[in-house]
Amino acid sequence: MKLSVVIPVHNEEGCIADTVRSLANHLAAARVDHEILAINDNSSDRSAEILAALAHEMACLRCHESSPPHGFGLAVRKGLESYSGDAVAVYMADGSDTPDDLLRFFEVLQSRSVDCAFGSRFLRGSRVIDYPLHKLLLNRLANAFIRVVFGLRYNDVTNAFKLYRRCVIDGVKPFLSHHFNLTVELPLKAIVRGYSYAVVPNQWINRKTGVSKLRIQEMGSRYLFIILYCLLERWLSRGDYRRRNPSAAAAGPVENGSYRVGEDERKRTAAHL
Ligand SMILES: Nc1nc2c(ncn2[C@@H]2O[C@H](COP(=O)(O)OP(=O)(O)OP(=O)(O)O)[C@@H](O)[C@H]2O)c(=O)[nH]1
Ligand SMILES: [Mg+2]
Repeated sequence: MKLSVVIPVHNEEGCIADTVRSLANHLAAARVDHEILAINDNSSDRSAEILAALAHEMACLRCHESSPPHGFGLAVRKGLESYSGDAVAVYMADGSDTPDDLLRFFEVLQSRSVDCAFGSRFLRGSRVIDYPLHKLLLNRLANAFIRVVFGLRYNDVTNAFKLYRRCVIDGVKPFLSHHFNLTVELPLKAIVRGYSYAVVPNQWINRKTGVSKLRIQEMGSRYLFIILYCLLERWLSRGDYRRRNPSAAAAGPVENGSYRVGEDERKRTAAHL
C-alpha cells in the first residue's frame, strides 16, 4: 500500500525543512512506500525556495505552487486531486503532528481494514503540548457540539491530521470548503456517508516557529456552514450519498443513486484503540 502525505504550507520557513525531512526519514526507515506533496500557498517568506531545494535532494517530495484563489482548504484539495497513493494523510507543516503517529495511523488502517484512521488528542494515551488555553476551550466546545448533533463518540473531529483510503476521498467529493473548514468537511462527510474509521490517540505539539494562520472569528461561520451542511445531508438526503457497501472497507467510490442504506453511524461503534 502506498501512502501519500499532503502538507499545506503558508509562510513556514522556520520549520518546513525539518517537518519534511523528519517525515521522509521515518517513513523510509519503516519501509513505507510513500510520497510527500507540499502545497505552498502564496508564502511571502522563503518557504517556496526551501521546498524547491528539498525537492532536488528528495525523490519522494513533490511541490506545488497553489494559484489564486488561496486558502488552506483549496491547497489541501489541490493535493487531494493529485496524490498517487492508496491512502492519503493531511499533515501540518508546523511540526504539530508526528511521523510516529502517522505510522501508527497507517498500521491501524491496514491491520483493522478500516477506511479511515482518525487521531484524537483527547483520549488516554494522547498528548497535547502547549495548546493555548483559549484555543483549547474553543476546540472542546466545538467538538462537544459536533458530538451531540451527530451522536458521535469520537471527540476530535476538528483536527486536520487524519488518514483516509482513496475510496473515501473519492466518495466525499465534491469538496465545498475553501478554508480551514475542510478539516471538518472531510471526516464528517466520511462518517455521514458510512465509511468506517478507527480512533487512535495521538500527540499534538504547538508550533515553535512562525505564527498561527487560523483566524477563529473569521472561520466560525464557515465551520458552522459545513457542519450544518453535513447534518442536513444526514437528515435529509435519505442516504443518497452513502457508500454502496458499508462492510467492504476498500470498496470503490460511492456513486449517487439508490442503494441499500447501511447501519447508522450512531449505532456503529468506532474502533477505539
Ligand atoms: N497552503 C496553505 N497552507 C496553509 C494556509 N493557512 C495555513 N496553512 C498551513 O496549514 C497548517 C495549519 O496552519 P496553522 O497556522 O498551524 O493553524 P493552526 O494549527 O490552527 O494554528 P497553530 O495553533 O499556530 O498551530 C500549517 O501547515 C500552515 O502552513 C493557506 O492559506 N494555504
Ligand atoms: Mg498548527
